[in-house]
Amino acid sequence: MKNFLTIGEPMAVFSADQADVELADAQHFTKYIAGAELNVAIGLARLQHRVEYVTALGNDPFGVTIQNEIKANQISTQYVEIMPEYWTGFYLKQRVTTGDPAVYFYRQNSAAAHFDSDMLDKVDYQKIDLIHLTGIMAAISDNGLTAVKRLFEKAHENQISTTFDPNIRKPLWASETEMIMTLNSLAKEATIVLPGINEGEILMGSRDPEQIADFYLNQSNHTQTAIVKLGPAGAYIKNKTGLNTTVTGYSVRHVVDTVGAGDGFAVGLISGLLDEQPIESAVKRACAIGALAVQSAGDSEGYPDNEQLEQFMEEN
Ligand code: KDG
Repeated sequence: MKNFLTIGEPMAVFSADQADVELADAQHFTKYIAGAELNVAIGLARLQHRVEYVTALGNDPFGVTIQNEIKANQISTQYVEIMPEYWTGFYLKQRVTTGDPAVYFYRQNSAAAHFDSDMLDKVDYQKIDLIHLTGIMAAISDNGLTAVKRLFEKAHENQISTTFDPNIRKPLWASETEMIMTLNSLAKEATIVLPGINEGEILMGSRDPEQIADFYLNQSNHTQTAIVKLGPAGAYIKNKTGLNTTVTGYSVRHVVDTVGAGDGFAVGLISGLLDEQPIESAVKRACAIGALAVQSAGDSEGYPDNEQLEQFMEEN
């Protein structure tokens, strides 16, 4: 069995129960846990991969809920630091019948934003096969950015493959220029870069999947593959060994919540890679989990176990 590691800010999320109501007017919410990288960790653990999740949590009710859920999902807690002097972030999520829901974050000064990168020296990298990083951890604070850079260094030192999802969150950045510069420079460190098509347009100025892929492949020796997420249409893959193809997505009749679909895509891709599948099959799995993810309200509630995944891919 292969081992996976990721780092990020976990959060509680309160998802409005009623659809198409402004967040300010919503009265009833259901609580879930969230955080892009934690979503990926949960999805991979659900598919029976061994998962290390690196983070810091407050010693508050959200922190306790998240700790319990991490354990319940069989994710290792050995690199989870409890920082009682800070709290754990949360966000509010609207429910909508079409498009993407409004979200509102309460996360500034969270425990994860104070993550101490010395923790990364304690990790046994000999046991890690793949590391997933995102632009969110890099955006939450200087400590977060330092941690992402340090983890890329550790990956290079130990020859571990990395995936990088830019995960643009504009409100977390001081300026758009800084965001673009930092995310593109982090992408240079990754083996596989995973931008969405809208992100590509913001980060390098084109909506052409091949041009986006070429930008990331040409800017770095580390980057071997670029996968451009096309939403329900699937994903475009280009790599340095001549692959240049589009994998078609799955159509979904009833979309409940699009948040968490990109993380679901990462789950499918990474689990396919850990299972040593060819990249096209891993991307097909990624599209399947993205499609399953949008059919439920929490970020990660729609991610399948192996049996559900197999059934969905067979039937669709
Ligand atoms: O991808 C899902 C995330 O957007 C959500 O869980 C919250 O981590 C989060 C973020 O910063 O957006």
